[in-house]
Amino acid sequence: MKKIWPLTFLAFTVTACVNPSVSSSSSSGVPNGLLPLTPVEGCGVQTIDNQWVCTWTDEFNGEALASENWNVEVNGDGGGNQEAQYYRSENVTVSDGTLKITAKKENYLGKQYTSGRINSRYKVNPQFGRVTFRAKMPAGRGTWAAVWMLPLFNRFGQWPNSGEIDILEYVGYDPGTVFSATHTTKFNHTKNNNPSASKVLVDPENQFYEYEMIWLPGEIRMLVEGNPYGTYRYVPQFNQDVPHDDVFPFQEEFYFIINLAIGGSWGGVQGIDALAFPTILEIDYLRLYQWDYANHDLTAPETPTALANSQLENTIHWNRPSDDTWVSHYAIYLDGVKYREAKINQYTFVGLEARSYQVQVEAIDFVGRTSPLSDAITLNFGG
Ligand SMILES: [Ca+2]
Repeated sequence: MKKIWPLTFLAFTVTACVNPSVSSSSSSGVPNGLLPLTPVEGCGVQTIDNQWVCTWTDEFNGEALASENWNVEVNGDGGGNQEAQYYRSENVTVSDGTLKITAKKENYLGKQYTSGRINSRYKVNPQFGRVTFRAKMPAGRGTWAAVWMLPLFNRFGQWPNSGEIDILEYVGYDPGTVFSATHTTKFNHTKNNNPSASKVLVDPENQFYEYEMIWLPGEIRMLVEGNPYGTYRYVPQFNQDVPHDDVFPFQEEFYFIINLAIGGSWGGVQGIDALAFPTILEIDYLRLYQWDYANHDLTAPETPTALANSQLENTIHWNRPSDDTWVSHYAIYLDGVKYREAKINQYTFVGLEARSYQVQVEAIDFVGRTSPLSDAITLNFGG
């Protein structure tokens, strides 16, 4: 769901940490002391594939939305997409084990429709992991439902520069097809070039399906009912002209948004069927899993290969090597001495003395095991 975020100034609050905790001791037997994970209480499925552990869940089992997880948005801003709804807290309810966002045809503060939108900003802010949710789509021309993510901190600037991850979007005029997408500086909807994938489902307006995202450094995979249908991957060789964050700014904390928009630049392409209301976006649960690295990351990454100078000035890139889980990040070496770390397989040098350097790269996994150093290349800084 594309959007232009209105400038909001939220007070800093304590951020719930949903990432595995790192201990300074090495009692767990892994180099960086990362501890084994324990499933969070109440999660309907505690582990996936024996290795992904549920570290946070909202099963929507109570009588009201859990305020420790969610902020309820109240506004008629149109979501940055000229949408027709006013978002009200009254349209967000929890009952019989599900979250229900109900869109209604009713006049309210200048809008002809009301609906709901919630977000987990400053409350649930994962960085990587596996997300599952079971959902049933609303029906009717003009509806536009989404479960998506925006960056907690706009580290690379305002939308779309810091990225957007659309795990699920559904527009009522195109029934049966679910979409995923990412948006970034170089690839976004305003340029009509953002990566997206779609999947045709049988009657998702009347049947619940489980939607899923596996979010790793440099790679995001989307699935429905366990079947992959979209992969978004950082390949530096294809984007040598830009910094990595122009095409893959997803190595940061993001928060969830669940909303049901009415009309707007996508949902409203074929108008709004006023007779379709009320209609409901229903979510059974939303769960977050983290790979249990301390128990299941046992060997060091392979050596990074294909280290090369990029078209972008003072910049190098390389291939992400394999690991028995995944590479977490990299260390950059200059003339044999460790210099800086990089979150992804591209790095731009700044502020060096103008001369030639021998550059090497080392891959580091989530438990701190390091690969051998790559072959060296020559970087001519400033020249
Ligand atoms: Ca490993």
